Amino acid sequence: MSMLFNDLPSGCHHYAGYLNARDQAICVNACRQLLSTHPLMQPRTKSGEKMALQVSSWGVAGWFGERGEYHYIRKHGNGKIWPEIPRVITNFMNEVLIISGFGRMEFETVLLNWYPPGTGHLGMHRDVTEFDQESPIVTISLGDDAVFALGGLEYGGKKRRLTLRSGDVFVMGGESRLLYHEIEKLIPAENPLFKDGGRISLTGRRIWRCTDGMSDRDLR
Ligand code: MD3
Ligand code: FE
Repeated sequence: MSMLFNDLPSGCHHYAGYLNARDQAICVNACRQLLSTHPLMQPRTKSGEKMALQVSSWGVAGWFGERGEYHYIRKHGNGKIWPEIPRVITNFMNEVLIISGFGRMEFETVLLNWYPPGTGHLGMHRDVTEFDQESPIVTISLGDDAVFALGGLEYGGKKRRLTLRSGDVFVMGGESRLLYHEIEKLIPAENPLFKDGGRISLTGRRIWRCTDGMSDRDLR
């Protein structure tokens, strides 16, 4: 009886309520500071529609969707390079990487996704913009609850749903790194972080497979 119906796939770890209210507030303060100099940008899908979320980033590059493709960009649309990733955020992320058995890592970027209250969502996809598709991705959730669906390695298979709540930390590594996943919708939650609701996810990532110069030429 080792297999419970709600077991997560290997490499996938959900730490519900990992960050307390104070730690969550520290994260949101860091986000507000980022957005004061690097405001939210509106990514578009490959077919050109506005995505139902907005983004900014810390680190050596930031994820963006524009002109029919997804890529990592060296600078914000305003021409500024992205700020250094706040140590407090990588410390939280490394704590859960260690607990999950992956060990600490050097994050190259943290993507901030802002999901507007009510309408925010993110369709079924895999995270394949990174050249490094082996290092785990760590996510901190802040604000409203999100209905998260996890699929398989192929599009359109069975999904399992779970709720990501404010303070949850999620690790996606090993055999789970390339699974399809989606944020179906937000559910308003009692939390003091955003007065009109909404949700932020912070995803810590490595982008390059190796540090020995795997090209900058794909970066704008
Ligand atoms: C499963 N973000 O930014 S985080 C994304 O809550 C993204 O903002 C969602 O999907 C969010 O790409 C989900 C949880 C997550 C992150 C990375 C994954 C799930 C993942 C990578 C592989 C499989
Ligand atoms: Fe994703």
